[in-house]
Amino acid sequence: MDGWDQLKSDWLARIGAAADETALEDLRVAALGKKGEISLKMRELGGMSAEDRQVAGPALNALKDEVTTALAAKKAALGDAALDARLRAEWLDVSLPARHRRMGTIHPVSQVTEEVTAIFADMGFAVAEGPQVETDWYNFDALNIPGHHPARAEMDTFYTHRAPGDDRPPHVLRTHTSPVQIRYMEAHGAPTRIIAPGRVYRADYDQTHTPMFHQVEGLAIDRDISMANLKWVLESFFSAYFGTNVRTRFRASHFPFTEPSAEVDIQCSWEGGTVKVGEGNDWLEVLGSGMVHPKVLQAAGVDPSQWQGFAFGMGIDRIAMLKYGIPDLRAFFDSDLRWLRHYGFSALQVPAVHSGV
Ligand code: 2U9
Repeated sequence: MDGWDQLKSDWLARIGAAADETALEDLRVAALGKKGEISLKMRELGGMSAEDRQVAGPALNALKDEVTTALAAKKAALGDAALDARLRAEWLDVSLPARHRRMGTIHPVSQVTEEVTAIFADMGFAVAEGPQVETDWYNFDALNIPGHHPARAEMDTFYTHRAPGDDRPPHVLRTHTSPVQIRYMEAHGAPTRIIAPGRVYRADYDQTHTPMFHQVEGLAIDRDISMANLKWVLESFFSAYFGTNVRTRFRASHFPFTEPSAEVDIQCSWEGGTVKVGEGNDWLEVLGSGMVHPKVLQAAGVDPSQWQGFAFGMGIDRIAMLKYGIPDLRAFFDSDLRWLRHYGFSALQVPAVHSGV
């Protein structure tokens, strides 16, 4: 092996043995850098005799080419090996099951409000909403409950505070959703068909009463609406809501805002201490209703000589307890996670008419 071959095999061996890209770069500089061995030899060519240069020149050029090629090949090989190592180390099993996350539930009041809304929407009722803090005019006077009327006291009203010296009547937390219907008639006139679901407030607390609860009221005003329409709407509603044919019983009653008025019972049975709706010979009171009092229409700007209609009101919490067998009203508003997980609904259980969910 002559000197050139020796030099070549030395460099190729060192390049072949380079462990990583840094070592390889060091070798490149040591061979071909400004002060690299091969570069220095190139520079020596100038001082050689013409004969020697004729031998050394091509040999050096060939050496330089081969070292350059070997460096490039080794660089590519090291790069491939590094990528392989990364691919082996950084892998991800995309088929692993996701980490379990507990989901919240839909509160029975929200679920039942949606169910009720879907059923009445199917009968052509729109949803109306209004403020929860009301003037006493909308909450009482417009509904034919004047200042001296005993119903004002019976409703255990929450009053807001007025500044000392401000003699205007205080606002109230609405005791029913009826003001929503007054506002709706004022804004849209007749005919109208709406339900008004929402929170209402009465200062009362025991096993069957909470200071905040939920009502849904309905109102249908047209030229010749009658109690017969009311009865059909309510029976259709209860049958769709409970998923079975439900008979209703109307008992004469009295409310300031309706005349005539009726309390409505639904057919049920009591067996083994549990109530079943739509069967048996017992009755359960669930609703108040009647034909809207002419004075109430008048207060809302609707001419009672041209228009008439029915109204009704029921407790959403109460019909939720009945349908889903929830025993204690107070637990509705305790925010107890165990209760919510037990009685709550999946967000995917979207209520539909006649779904019976
Ligand atoms: C307007 C005119 C009349 C709504 C009515 C009742 C009878 C009624 C109770 C049922 C159970 C309230 O939640 S509860 O305690 N409601 O008895 N509600 S008639 O009458 C109206 C509403 C609006 C403009």
